Amino acid sequence: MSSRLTGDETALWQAAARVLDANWTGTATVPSPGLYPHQWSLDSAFVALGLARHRRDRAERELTSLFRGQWADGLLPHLVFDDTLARHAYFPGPEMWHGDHRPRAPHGVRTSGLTQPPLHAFAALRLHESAPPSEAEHSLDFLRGLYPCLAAQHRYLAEARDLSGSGLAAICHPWESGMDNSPAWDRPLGALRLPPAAYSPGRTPRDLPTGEDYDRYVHLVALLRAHDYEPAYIRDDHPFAVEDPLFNAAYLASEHALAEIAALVGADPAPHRERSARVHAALLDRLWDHEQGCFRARDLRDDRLLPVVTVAAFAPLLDPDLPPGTVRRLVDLLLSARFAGAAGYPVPTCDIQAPAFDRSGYWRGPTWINTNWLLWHGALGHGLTVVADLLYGSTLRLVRQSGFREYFDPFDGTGRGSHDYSWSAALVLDLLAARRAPRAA
Ligand code: 2M8
Repeated sequence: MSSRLTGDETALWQAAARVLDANWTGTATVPSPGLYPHQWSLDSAFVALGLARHRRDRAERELTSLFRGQWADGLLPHLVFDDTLARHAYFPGPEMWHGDHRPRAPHGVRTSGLTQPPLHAFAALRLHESAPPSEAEHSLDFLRGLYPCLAAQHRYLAEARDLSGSGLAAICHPWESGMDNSPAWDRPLGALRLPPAAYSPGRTPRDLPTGEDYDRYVHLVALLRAHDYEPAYIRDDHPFAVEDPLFNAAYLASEHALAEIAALVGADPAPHRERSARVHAALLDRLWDHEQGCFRARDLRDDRLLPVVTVAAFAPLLDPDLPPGTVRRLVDLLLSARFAGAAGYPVPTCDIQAPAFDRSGYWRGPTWINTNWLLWHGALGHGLTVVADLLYGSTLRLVRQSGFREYFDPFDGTGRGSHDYSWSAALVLDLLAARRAPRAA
């Protein structure tokens, strides 16, 4: 039975709720008003998990607002732009994508042409499951309305992104992974042949990807845009095509959720069960590295696993059917000196012993609340209570020490990146609520 929040937890709860209130625009939540002033897809999924514990009405509006940007072929864009903002509010802004000129893009909503890890069905189901009895009926109606959009999002991934025919969905840009400058992408990005003129990134703060990284990101967008984001181009010719364990773990968790949602709303769960079974088999078959005992991303352009082991290696813990031996090996690595064992704080984004590890380099070493949350949830699903407790306690310690920062130094917990970052606050609400009942919030 859950008990009430302690005084310290109540203060943390209120501080997290204040961040989400401040970052609420009236229709959605921005990740951080200064640095990321539009609506991001992955952020909205995590934010909905937190709003489910604070303002359920806003959690629903968050998802509805995001799906306004869905394309006719089901693509859920990674960015839905706020048209009221100045053009230079964020780089790359709406003009980069030419989304509004695409026949498949929605009318009157400006979006990017990329996607992000599909955690939305998972978030929608969790939102429904946390509904109090008095709201159960309304919550089911909401799910009924959202189900076709979620199903279309997954159909797009199965039809347009299953480039290897294995069941896994491929990403065509590092931004689609959610882990932008992860060292895992260094090899395919390094192999790109760039045009002679460099692009102007428009922002170069400390820790963030460099101008050279931006040249590569923008070049990939220019190629996709020139080919109208066509699935055939992405499959056959686009130079960046990767099967990522974190993206596919989110896909798998959401397919499981979709099967449950389908059953709840009177649709057929069977196609979702079939798809999750395929993703499960393909994760093990194509991304499991037996020697190192972890999952690694596969570069489809040379059909090899990418060399650097990152926190994405553990994301398939979200798969409820992962064999116990596989789970054991993942936990061994997770707790070893290459990851949480040497860090003191929860899981760094990159193998500490890899030459590319950089304790302050955005997705190249720091610890992030969202990846820790995913591993905490995955560990609970496998009954790994000691690991889950470790992740739970050390994640809360980070925000108690440094606030709701975007990311943190994995050795001393120093906060980095933007302040009052939405998913850091939202996931703290979910963590607290998982163990304790908040006082009337
Ligand atoms: C970061 O990504 C954007 C590009 O999409 C950026 O660097 O400008 C990543 O951390 C990504 O995971 C996140 O969704 C986004 C907004 O918080 O910022």
